[in-house]
Order: sequence, then structure tokens, then C-alpha cells
Amino acid sequence: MMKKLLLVLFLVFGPCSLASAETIRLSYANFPPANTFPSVQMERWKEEVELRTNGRVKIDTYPGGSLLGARNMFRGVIQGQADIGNLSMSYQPGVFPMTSVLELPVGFTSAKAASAALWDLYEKYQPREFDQVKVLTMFTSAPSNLMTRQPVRSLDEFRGLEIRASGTASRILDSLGAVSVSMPMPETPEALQRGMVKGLFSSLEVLMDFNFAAYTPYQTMLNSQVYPFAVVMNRNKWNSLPREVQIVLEELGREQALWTGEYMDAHVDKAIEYARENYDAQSFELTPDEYALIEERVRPIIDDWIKEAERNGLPAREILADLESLRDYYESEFSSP
Ligand code: 3IO
Repeated sequence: MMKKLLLVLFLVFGPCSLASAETIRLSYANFPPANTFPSVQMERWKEEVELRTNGRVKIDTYPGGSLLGARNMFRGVIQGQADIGNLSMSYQPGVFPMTSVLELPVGFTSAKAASAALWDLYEKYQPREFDQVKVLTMFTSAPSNLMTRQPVRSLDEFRGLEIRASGTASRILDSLGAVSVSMPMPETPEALQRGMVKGLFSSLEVLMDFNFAAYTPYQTMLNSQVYPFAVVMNRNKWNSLPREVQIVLEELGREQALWTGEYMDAHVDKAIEYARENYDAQSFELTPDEYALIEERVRPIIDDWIKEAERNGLPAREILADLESLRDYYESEFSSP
């Protein structure tokens, strides 16, 4: 009698509990190649998630635009073509009126400080621009510098040069007298090889990761804006996850932002070494007067961001003030002794 009851119980409830312990597979799309920092952080996140869920969650990663590319990442995740995707805010100007504040040249010197500031601002303001998805983490590139075919030792030598960038970074180039050419990073190798652009404006680790040092052995140090990124998940997929899994992912959000920033900063140093050793790379600084002139020239870009954010109903001045105090706080917290 007892045995029969157990058998009935098992037949009725057994399959349910087995089903709920089934492996959850999630696809994660990324636009740049596997060896570049957005994809390196993706693999680290995958490992941590699989470890912390005891293998209950498996992440299938798709680097190099093999599932979604730079231009359709956000839409693709919203529509469910990938469960998770990593996007660069600068590729869709106007779509991220709040978090695009990180694209402004406010003087970060490290990706770790900028990534921490971005995450805190996102958490505080919970901007509507990400309402259609679940944000898993955010991070930024290291500050942008100029990488060129020919030496740029002054703003004068910069005039009229076609330089690849994206989003606000392109506006910064134009304000300094260059000719910006906007395109996502994965399209840049071909543009450089064909001579469509004479250089690019981004963080210096690409000298090594895309081997751009072979085309642009000259660097001009501007320590300008950073490029912000968001890792987002399809909303319905998020809602379908067991609460315990959601908690693991939420606990990883800030930690992953800091990990990525730290990885990025160390990687920039390695890439500068690599470019020097293999391509005789040379870097230039401008004069203090020219740096002061640059600050003056980019000021209208900050003012325009304020106007645009206010048009979108955001407390723009408060956001910018918060960004500046977070910058000061994290820049000193993370500065090397
Ligand atoms: C970037 C984007 C993809 C791969 C490596 C990268 N390093 C810096 C960036 C930021 C950038 O220039 C961009 O286009 O998002």
C-alpha cells in the first residue's frame, strides 16, 4: 500500500521536480571578435554564472557578430533573437539619453572608475531607455586617444584628418577640426586598410587586439571620453528564470562592471608595450595650452547633452553633477598607490 502510494507520488510529482531542475540554456550575442575586451568579459561572466548556479544555467556565447551584430544588438535582444546581448550605446545616438552621459569628455582616467560610475548612475536613475530589457551589467572602455597613420603632434596636424569614431566621440573629433567617420568597431579594420580613414579614436588596447598598431603606429594622448556598454537580457526570458537564478545574475552586475574595468585598464598597458615592441609605436602629448583649448572646444557638447536630456524629461544637471562626484570618488578610490 505504502509502496504504491510512493509510486503514484513519484509519477505525479517526480517529473515536475526533474523538469524544474533542468538545465537552462541562454544565448549571449556579442558584436566584436572573441579576443577583444567585450567578448573576454562575456566569457568571464559565463564562467561565473555556470559556477554560481552549479551548472544549472549554461551560457552559449556568440562573439564576432555570429548571432547579432553591432547595429541590431538592442533590437535583436528585445525581439528575442538572442537571450542576452552586449551593446555599445554610442552606435545608436539618441536612443540612450541618460547613460550617454558617460560619452561626455569629463576626464576619467580609467575604465574601472568610469565603469563603477556608470553602474551607480544606472542603478540610481533606472532610466526608461532600458525599460524593454533587463540590464545585467554595464562597463566602459578606457579613455579614448588618437591612433593615426601619420604623426599628430599638434591640433594643427589634426585638421581635416578623417578619423573613425562613434557617437559623441565623433562630435568631439569634429569640434577639434578633424573629419569624423562614424562606424562600429568591427567595420574599422577594413576602413583603415582601404585608407578610408587615417586613424581612429578609441581606447588603446585595440592597437593589440585588432593589431591596429600595424596601421596606426602613432598615438596622440587626449585621455578623452569613454565608450559605455550595456549587457541586456530579453524581458520575457528574464521573467521566466527561477528567482534563485535571477539573484545570482543580479549579484554579479556591479562585480562584473568592476572586473571588466580592471581587465581593460591592465590590457591597455599591455597593448602600448606590444605596439612599441612590434611596430616602433610612438606617442605624443600636446601642450598645456592645447589641452586647455580642447576643453573649451568640447564644452558645447556637454551643454547639448544637457539640453537633449532635459527634452527627454531627465534631471540632466543632477545626473551630470552625480557623474562628476562619482568620477572624483572612484578615481581616487581606484588610483594606484
Ligand atoms: C571597442 C569596441 C569593440 C571592441 C573593442 C573596443 N575597444 C574600445 C571600444 C569602443 C569603441 O570604440 C566602440 O566602437 O565601441
